[in-house]
Amino acid sequence: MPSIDDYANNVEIQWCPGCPNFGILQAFKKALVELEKTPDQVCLISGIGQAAKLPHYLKCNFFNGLHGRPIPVALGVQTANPDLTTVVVTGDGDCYGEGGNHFIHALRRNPDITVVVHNNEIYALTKGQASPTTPQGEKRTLQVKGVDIEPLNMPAIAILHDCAFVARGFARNIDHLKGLLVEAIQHPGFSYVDVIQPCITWGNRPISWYEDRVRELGEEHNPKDKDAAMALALGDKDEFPIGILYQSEPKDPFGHRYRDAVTDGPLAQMPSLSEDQLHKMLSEFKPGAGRFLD
Ligand SMILES: Cc1ncc(C[n+]2csc(CCOP(=O)(O)OP(=O)(O)O)c2C)c(N)n1
Repeated sequence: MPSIDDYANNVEIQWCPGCPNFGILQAFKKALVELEKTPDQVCLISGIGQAAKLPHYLKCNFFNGLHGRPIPVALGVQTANPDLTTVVVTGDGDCYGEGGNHFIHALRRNPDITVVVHNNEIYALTKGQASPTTPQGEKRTLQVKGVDIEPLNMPAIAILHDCAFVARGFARNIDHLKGLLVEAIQHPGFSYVDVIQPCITWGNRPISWYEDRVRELGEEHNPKDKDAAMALALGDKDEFPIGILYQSEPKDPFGHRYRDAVTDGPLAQMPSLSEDQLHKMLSEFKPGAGRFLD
């Protein structure tokens, strides 16, 4: 049985003391332990930003890549090794701004991955510029007269496109968030959790402002009811219902279709090359070997 200690490492945490990101980190550890995953069975993928640092602070497989690009990497990892629990950890800038295109097309492909967005409504690492989720009118480091456009509503877009699993959590409600992560990781296909994560350094509103407006969804909400889910996602911008917003009917995850069509199975399950085969293959790439010069 894995324990929380199995996920601990000695990396010095660079987040501000008191940052709600600590709550998300704790929820991650608790969820992975509850799922009885050992660190070698998990792969976290991130881009750049404060959120993207989370995989540094958890002892498991991880890949920390380019800003906005964690989803295509996760798609590759999951396709090559479907036995891994593949989770993207990303910020609202990384995922909805720079990586927005990848998110939208992953919705269509339905890879069996989980995407967890630390939504602090700003670019925190680079000191508080507006992100796609900054409320209209809010003054920011670059938008000194206020943001003049409506924020992007990614949960609504995800529901519209029948995302397999859409949830919203609150970084200060650790056990509730842990429950959402457990459900999201277990759910087949593309699971998406938007986590409200107020920034205590660059945010314009105190954490208590969010605490007053967060409300846990109860049994009255049926996540299979698409209209009800959409109504929640489009509802009052200053109210935050948290819980599972939407679950689609089961559908085929991406890797299965791709693999069945073009390969004999996942890369990770194919027999390894012998040393001779490897040398032969590498020799073809030597300058003058001819293969690419003909
Ligand atoms: C292609 C590219 N554009 C811009 C940057 C600069 N940059 C680094 S982190 C970041 C913002 C990260 O914001 P977000 O993803 O919301 O994460 P947070 O720091 O708020 O957790 C930006 C703009 C970069 N590293 N690469």
